[in-house]
Amino acid sequence: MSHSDYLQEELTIVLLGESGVGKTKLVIRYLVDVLKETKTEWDSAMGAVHVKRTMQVDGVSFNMVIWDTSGDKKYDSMAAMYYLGRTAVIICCDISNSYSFVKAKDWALQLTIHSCKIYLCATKNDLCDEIETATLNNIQEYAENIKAKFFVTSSHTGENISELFHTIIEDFISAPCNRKEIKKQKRRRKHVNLRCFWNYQRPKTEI
Ligand SMILES: Nc1nc2c(ncn2[C@@H]2O[C@H](COP(=O)(O)OP(=O)(O)O)[C@@H](O)[C@H]2O)c(=O)[nH]1
Ligand SMILES: [Mg+2]
Repeated sequence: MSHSDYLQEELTIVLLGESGVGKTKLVIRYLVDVLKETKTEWDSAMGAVHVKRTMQVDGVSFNMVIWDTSGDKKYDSMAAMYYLGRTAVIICCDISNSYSFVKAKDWALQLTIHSCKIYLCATKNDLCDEIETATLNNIQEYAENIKAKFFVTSSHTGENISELFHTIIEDFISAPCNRKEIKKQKRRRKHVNLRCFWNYQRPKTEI
C-alpha cells in the first residue's frame, strides 16, 4: 500500500480582477480540462463562489479551495474578506482591456501588506495582436517589479491554464511550513515501520 502525506493547511486560491476579464472561465477550464470534471458545483457567498477539492499531487494530499470573486465594484470592499490570510491570489487582467490592468494594479497594491502570494495573469491571449504585445510587455514588467509570477493564458485555447494552477500547487507544497510537515510525517512513518519490523522479528529470535 502506498502512503501519502497529508497537509493540514488548506491551499486557498482567490481570483481577483475586473468583471469580465475571464476569471470564471479560467476556473472552469481548469476544472474541466485539467481535473477532468464533468460536473462542477459551486457554493455561493456574497460576491464570490467557491469550489473545494481534495487533491493528491506527488504523493501529498491536501484540500484546495478556489474562490472566484465577482469583480463587481459593489463587492470591492468585501474582497479583503476573501484574500486575507489566503495562500495564493490570482490577479487577472484582460489584455484587450487596458482598464483591467489599472484595476489589477490596485488589487496588487492592496495585497502588498498581506502575506499572500500573487500570480499575475494576463487573460484572453487568443485576442492578442501586435498592438497588445506592448501591453503584455508592460504587464510582465509590472509582475517582475512586484515579484509576482506571470502567466499569459487563454481560456479559449486552454493556453497556460494547467501551468498556472500547477505552479501554485508546487509553490504551496514546497512552502517551508508544508515541507517541514511532510518531513515530519515521513520520519513518523519510518519510526512506525521500524517498530513494526522490530516487533515482528522479536518472537522469532526468542524461540
Ligand atoms: N476570447 C476570449 N474570451 C474569453 C476568455 N476568457 C473569457 N472570455 C469571455 O469573456 C467574458 C467574461 O468571462 P468571465 O469568465 O465570465 O469573466 P469574469 O467576470 O471575470 O468571471 C465571457 O464572454 C467569456 O466567454 C478567453 O480566454 N478568450
Ligand atoms: Mg465571474
